[in-house]
Amino acid sequence: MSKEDKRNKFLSVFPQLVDELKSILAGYGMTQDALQWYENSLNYNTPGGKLNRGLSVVDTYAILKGKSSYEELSEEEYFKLAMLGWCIELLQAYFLVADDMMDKSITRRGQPCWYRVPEVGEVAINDAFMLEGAIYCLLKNHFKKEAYYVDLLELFHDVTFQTELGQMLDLITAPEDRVDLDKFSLERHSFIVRFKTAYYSFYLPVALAMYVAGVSDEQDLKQAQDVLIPLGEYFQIQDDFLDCFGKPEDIGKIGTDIQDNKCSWVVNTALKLCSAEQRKVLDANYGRKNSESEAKCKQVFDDLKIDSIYHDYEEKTAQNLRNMIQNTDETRGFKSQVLTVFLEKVYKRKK
Ligand code: GPP
Ligand code: MG
Ligand code: MG
Ligand code: MG
Repeated sequence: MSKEDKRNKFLSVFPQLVDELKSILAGYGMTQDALQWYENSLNYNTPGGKLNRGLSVVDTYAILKGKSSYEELSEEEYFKLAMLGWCIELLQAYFLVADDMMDKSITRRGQPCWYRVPEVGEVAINDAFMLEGAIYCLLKNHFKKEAYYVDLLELFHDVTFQTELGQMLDLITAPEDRVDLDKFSLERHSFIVRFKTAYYSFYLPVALAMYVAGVSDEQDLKQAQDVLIPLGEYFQIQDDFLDCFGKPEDIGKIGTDIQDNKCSWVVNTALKLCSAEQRKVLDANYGRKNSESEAKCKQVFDDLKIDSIYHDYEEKTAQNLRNMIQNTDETRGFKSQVLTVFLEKVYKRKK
């Protein structure tokens, strides 16, 4: 099945899930305008992205079960895995609606951020909570009878908390009114991004598929995690790089990291390499809410050839990850191909 077909098949499950969620509201006797509001929020915030996280749940399961294509999964099997995939996409939707408010972002996935839609505003805070709530409604409806139901619940709860810890660190390292670049370091950056991105984007889809496939020995969950967390760190470093150097038409969003005083890979790498003069420019301009200061920081990054350092980092990291993946122990049913597929999806991405 082509990539496009896989995506369309996955997307075709979404309207069913929206109906299901609306019928839960209807069951509470909710008014028509409430149902409509929830439907709009679900449609606006959930399906518009790359859907990598959701699709990987199905892909990982198929690999673990030794199925070479989606056609070999029964309809029922496919539906269950797709439902879990959508639960991650709902988690992502919840995070992004909230993150865009905290980061004061303008656009997301090529459209205005949800809180910037005029009739929405701060209702977006509650909408974010309700996107998260949808996960537990769907898990209850479709997985309550499974032996691994509690494992799924714990996994979603743990990973959500880990992500919130990462978001907290991201925010307290980047106060709006006090720029202090001495607080930044590549070590702190690594810590932030593993928590705010790697657990939910990389470990979660694989662990979910592992529970359903019954390949969920603790040692196997650990070996998946040992590769997926550094892989997620690499992915977030790409996100940081693209925030500064990517084109908005490719990445679907306008970069805000410099003006937001973010502890990003780009500024940390620059801080390690810059001269005393360049440091002064960064101290005076980083984290300032105007485009002239932002341009001065970008000039320092260009002068330091951050893009070529990034490309070296990318090669070195991909090679390290390939070496780690080679050492996967497959004796209990876990498969290294799960990890390779992830790495190849991320390697050299431009959006
Ligand atoms: C991405 O960081 C981090 C998240 C989406 C996690 C948010 C977590 C919450 C608990 C709200 P980012 O700000 O760099 O993402 P982007 O560049 O897409 O805005
Ligand atoms: Mg953001
Ligand atoms: Mg953020
Ligand atoms: Mg970013």
